[in-house]
Amino acid sequence: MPKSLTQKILESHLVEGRLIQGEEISIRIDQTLLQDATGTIAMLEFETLGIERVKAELAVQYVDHNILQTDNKNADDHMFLRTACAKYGVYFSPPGNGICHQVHMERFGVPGKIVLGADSHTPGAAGVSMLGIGAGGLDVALAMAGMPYSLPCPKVLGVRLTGHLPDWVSAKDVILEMLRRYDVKGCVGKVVEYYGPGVKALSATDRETIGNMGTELGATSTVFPSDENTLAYLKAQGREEAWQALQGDEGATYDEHGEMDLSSLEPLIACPSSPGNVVPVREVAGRKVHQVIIGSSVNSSFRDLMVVANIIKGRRRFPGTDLHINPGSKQVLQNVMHHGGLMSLLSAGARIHESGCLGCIGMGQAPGSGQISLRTFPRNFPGRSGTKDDQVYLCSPETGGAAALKGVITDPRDLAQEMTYPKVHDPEEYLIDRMSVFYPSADPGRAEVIRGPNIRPLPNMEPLPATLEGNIVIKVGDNVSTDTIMPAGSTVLPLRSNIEAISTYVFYQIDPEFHRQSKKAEKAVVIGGENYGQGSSREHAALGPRYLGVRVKITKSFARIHKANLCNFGILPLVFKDPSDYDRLTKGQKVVFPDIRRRVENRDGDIPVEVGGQKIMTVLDVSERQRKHLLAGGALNFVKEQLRRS
Ligand code: MIC
Repeated sequence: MPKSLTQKILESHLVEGRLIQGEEISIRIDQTLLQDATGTIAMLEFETLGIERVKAELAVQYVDHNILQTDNKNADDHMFLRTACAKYGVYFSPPGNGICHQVHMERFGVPGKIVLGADSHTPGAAGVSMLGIGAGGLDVALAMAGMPYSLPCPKVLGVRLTGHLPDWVSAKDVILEMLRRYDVKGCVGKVVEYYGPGVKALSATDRETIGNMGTELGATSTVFPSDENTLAYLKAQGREEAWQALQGDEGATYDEHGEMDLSSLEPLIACPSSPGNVVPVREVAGRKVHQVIIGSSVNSSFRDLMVVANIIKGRRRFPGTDLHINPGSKQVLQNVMHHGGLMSLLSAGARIHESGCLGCIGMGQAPGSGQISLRTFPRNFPGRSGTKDDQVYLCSPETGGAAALKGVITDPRDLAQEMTYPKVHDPEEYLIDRMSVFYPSADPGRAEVIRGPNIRPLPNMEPLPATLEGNIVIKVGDNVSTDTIMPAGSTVLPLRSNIEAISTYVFYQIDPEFHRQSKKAEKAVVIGGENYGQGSSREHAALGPRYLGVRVKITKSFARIHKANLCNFGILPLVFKDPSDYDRLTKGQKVVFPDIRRRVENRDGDIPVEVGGQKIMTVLDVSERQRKHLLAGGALNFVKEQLRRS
């Protein structure tokens, strides 16, 4: 039976379970990726397992999110991570070296392998035909310890690509077109596999863009075949030995089908404040733009920066429009410099920043109140930029470059009247700095882990009690992202290694009193709508609430990574059996979950909830493994006990 590439990769890594959609499978993880914002807690979790050295084939720690260093906190965290990496056998990419997705592809990506990353945009690894999966830090810590990763077996959505991208249209428009079709939850539980003749028209970094932002579809991952473009990229990175040809079999069947003719695409843009709010650029053309940012997590490759450099070459940015450049890596910047792009950008009035996530995670670059900011980032959730009433649009480098020139949203095809499309080809050989990532210590026993005052121990978590009684402390709507649950930004991000401190910011944007009310409640209950917890992999969106006493969340549906994180930290993810019961619940109501422990032990699917003198039915749809974690009060309690016994 002909197989899809996704099936082949999963099959070759299958440790437990059957490849039947929805059933839990456990897969071997080849490589792990941590970034600093999720990595400090993940590293503390790894340490509590008491394992001397990582067991995964390759483990890398990047520092790319928290690089502002406004006080001791970030520097403390960086020192902790660097010394812990040396001790436990993890490669360390220091601040300034680049964004995890970009650097991982440059230095470590290998076609056909699986990388598990504590960052939801890990599927960017599709650029070199890896299966990249985003997960909570604890899952990554367990994979570092050599344990398999468990997830519901995904469906495969096969998207057959034909044609070529027209001038002024690029990879970002491909993924924006996918978001226009499927919105932010249309691919939950699916791997998106691109195939067909159009694949050849996309370079490795184009594919990275599509895989990275594929996360916004709710997808588990994205894959592309490994072909001559993959080889050309690896060769240019001096790593051609890592290449192998890979593709789905001729006639492979997919669970779902899509078709996209690349030649028919036009420039697209996601309007405030959801990546799924996509329209053609021409529909919003003419709106005044105050800020354009090129780069960060996605669209920060050599091609992306060079195309903007070439658009703006010999011209000036529009006087009232700031142009920021966030290179994906030091290597990208060096190569843009080598090819003259930096001079064009600087001469045009662009602001060149250190490579890192920066404004993408609200670390600086906040726009002015009510001002329009065009960004090539993957996300524009409300307030994520750091400005409460932000107006953030997501677009391609071409559309960003056109707005920087004209000062208004502009269909980049209009530039054809004054210039030919500056098509950029990736270099045949990149300038490479092989010493930019630090190797682990050869003598781990002697390496000392240095912990500054910002590195706080993990809180203890009690097991699930016999019966739970609590109060509804907040009720939110559909598509609430982890940015709303646990904001990032320059005030909060430096607290990622201190759960007590960071917990005071849970739901801060919509209810600054949430943390006090949760602590006052006997146990706190959160009510949510559809696709609750979409967005990032940050386990702080589960750990913070858990620290405040949240033991149950009842929603219409959950996003994949957040649901896994809730189970990892002993919070019951319940779903309304009848979604209209959502309307019957209000903030402040008392809720009782009678006999909850026994029901979870008995593998009950239906969980009754008493509220306001009525009974409503909810569903606990978790795996056997997750039940054990919920009973133990969290996965770490459970795994530690298992390790102690063995
Ligand atoms: C994001 O884009 O939201 C982040 C910041 O990269 C997060 C990780 C984090 O919150 O640390 C993600 O996507 O997982």
